[in-house]
Amino acid sequence: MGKMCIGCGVEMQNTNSEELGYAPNLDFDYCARCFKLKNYGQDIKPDVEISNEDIIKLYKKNALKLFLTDFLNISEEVLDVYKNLRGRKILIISKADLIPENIHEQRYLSNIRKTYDIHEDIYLESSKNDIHELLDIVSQEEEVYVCGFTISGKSTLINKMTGSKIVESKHETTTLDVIKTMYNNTCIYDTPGLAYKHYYKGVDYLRKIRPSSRIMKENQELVIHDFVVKSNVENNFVLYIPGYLKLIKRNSEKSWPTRVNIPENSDLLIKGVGFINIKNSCILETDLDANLLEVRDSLVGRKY
Ligand SMILES: Nc1nc2c(ncn2[C@@H]2O[C@H](COP(=O)(O)OP(=O)(O)OP(=O)(O)O)[C@@H](O)[C@H]2O)c(=O)[nH]1
Ligand SMILES: [Mg+2]
Repeated sequence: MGKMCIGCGVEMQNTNSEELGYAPNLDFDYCARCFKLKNYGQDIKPDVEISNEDIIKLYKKNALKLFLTDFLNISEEVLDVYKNLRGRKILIISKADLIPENIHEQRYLSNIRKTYDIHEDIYLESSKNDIHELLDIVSQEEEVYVCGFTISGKSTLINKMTGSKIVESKHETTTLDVIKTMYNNTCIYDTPGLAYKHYYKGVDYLRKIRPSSRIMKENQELVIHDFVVKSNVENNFVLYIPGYLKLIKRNSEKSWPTRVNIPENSDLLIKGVGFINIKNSCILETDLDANLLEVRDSLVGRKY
């Protein structure tokens, strides 16, 4: 095998600028795509499709797996993959710096365990903060695989752990192959991110989430960014979404095509955007596709 790009893990080549791994000069550390992604934030979609099944096959069964998902992307789809992983594994809620201050950590973790039927410990980690606890765990292993869906922060966490220079980006599908790094005597492997089946694309979130409340009257709807949600009864919405998304409350007699049954004190997850804690039981209407939605017992607004 030839030289690997240290940014995405693909084999480098200098013969075809249209193909993956191209670099004008093989002395470079990064392929042209990674160079542009890293230096100019340019999002160049790689011309590869790796299925989630094939990505999961890359994780070595006997190695410890760190499975990352961030606060806004905890969902049944994500945690089903985690639960089906064989061998030793740790669930990490990544980008913990995004979690609002009002959230009671232990209650929150206990709610995740109950709602999604998780039996193991769950760790909260941020690549912006101290990660010595994680490094202590990793040190006791020969090999560790860092796994999870795309944009969950795998490469960023590995760079923090090992000082490697893997490309980090807010765009999906950045890492394209397994990348080996070392922390003392432990091999830590980065892996390509798994793809979501349904995901509202284009919303990014790099700052702490600040929940915002909206009291909704029966004949009012809330425009969030470019979609609408509406409760059929007077309600209280607490939104856990990136702060830059536009919010407009307005009167409306309209109805919207997707109708969801919301039990009292539930979270309505909008995949790729965040979630709304809805206080009163209602029928919620929206113009979003039902596949983008998940309703669960609230992770943040309930006692344990
Ligand atoms: N606030 C915050 N942002 C983070 C953290 N870790 C990663 N990010 C951001 O999340 C985005 C995705 O990070 P990556 O490390 O590239 O994600 P990945 O899981 O490797 O993505 P793929 O390679 O596509 O699977 C980047 O914009 C990072 O800056 C964190 O701890 N806190
Ligand atoms: Mg990556």
